Amino acid sequence: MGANKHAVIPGALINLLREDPITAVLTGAGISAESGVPTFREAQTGLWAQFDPQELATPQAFQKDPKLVWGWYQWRRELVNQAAPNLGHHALVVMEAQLQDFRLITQNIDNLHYRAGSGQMPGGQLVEFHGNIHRTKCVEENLVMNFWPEMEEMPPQCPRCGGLLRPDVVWFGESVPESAQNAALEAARTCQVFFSIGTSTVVEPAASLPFIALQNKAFVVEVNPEPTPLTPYADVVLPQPAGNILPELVRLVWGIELNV
Ligand code: BV8
Repeated sequence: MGANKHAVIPGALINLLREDPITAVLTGAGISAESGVPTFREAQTGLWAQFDPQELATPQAFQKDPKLVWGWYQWRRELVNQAAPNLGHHALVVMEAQLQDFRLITQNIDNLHYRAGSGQMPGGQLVEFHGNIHRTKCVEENLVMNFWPEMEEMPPQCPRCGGLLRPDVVWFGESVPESAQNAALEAARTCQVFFSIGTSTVVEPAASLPFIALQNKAFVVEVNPEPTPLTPYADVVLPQPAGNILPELVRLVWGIELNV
C-alpha cells in the first residue's frame, strides 16, 4: 500500500480548489465500478470469463473473429445501458460547474460521464480518450455512426459500402485519435490541479498524463483505493472509492450536498 498521505481531504486541497484553479481530471474504469460496470482488471464474468480484455480489445481479435468481438461489445453495451452514473460522476459535473476551466479526460467508453452531464457546462470539456461504445465505424471508410441496422448476421454491415462495422473505440495497438491526444496533452500541460481517478495508470499514452501534469508543476491528486505507479509521486492520495470521496470533496469545498 503506498503512503496513505491523507486519510481525509487535506485543507490545502480544499483551499486550492476554492481559488478556482485550471483543473484537469483523468478517469479510468474505477469511477464506473460503483455503477456496476466491471473494471478492466476484474475477471470478466460469465461467458467472457475465459477471455482477456487485452486480447479481445485488438484489431487482430476482430479480424480473426468479428462475431466474437462484436458480441463482447454488445454484451458490454447492454451492461452499460442498465448502469447509471454514480455520485462520483455527478460530483465531477458539480466541479465542472463550479470551476472556470475544467477538462475531463476519460479512458472509459461507457458514456457514463456524458449521461451525468459532463462536458456540457460553459468552460467544461469532456475528452473520450478511447472512444465510445455507443458509436460504431465502418472498417473500410472509418465512417462513424451512432445508429446501425440490427442484422441477423453480426457484426452489421455498413449501409453505404457493405464493409463490416466495428465499435468506435481505440483498441490495443491502435493510436488514440490526434484530436483527443492534443486536447489531453494541452489539459495536462496547462492545468494547475490534476486529478487521476479510478485508473491503474498502466495503459499508455493515458498513463503518462498525470506525470506530464507533475512536470508542469500541477498539484496532483490520486483517487484510488489501491496504489498505482502514480501513488508515490502524487501530492495527495485519497485511497477511497470515488463515489464516496468526490461528493465529500464538493461538500467541503463548495458546500454542495449530492443526494443519492
Ligand atoms: C498505442 C478501450 C501507439 C477499448 C482501452 C505492444 C503493441 C502495441 C501497443 C503496445 C504494446 N505494448 C504496450 C503498448 C501500448 C499499449 C499499452 O499501454 N499496453 C499496456 C497493457 C502496457 N497501448 C496501446 O496500445 C494504445 N495505443 O500505444 O498506440 C501504437 C500504435 C501502433 C502500434 C504500437 C503502438 C491504446 C490503448 C487503448 C486500449 N483501449 N480501452 C475497450 O474498453 O474495450 S484500454 C482500457 O484499459 C481502458 O480504457 C483503460 O485505458 C485501460 C486501463 O484500465 P483502467 O481504466 O485503468 O481500469 P483498470 O481496470 O486497469 O483499473 C481500475 C482502477 O480503478 C484500479 O486501479 C482500481 O484500484 C480502481 N478502482 C476500483 N474501484 C474504484 C477504483 N477507483 C476509485 N473508485 C472506485 N470505486
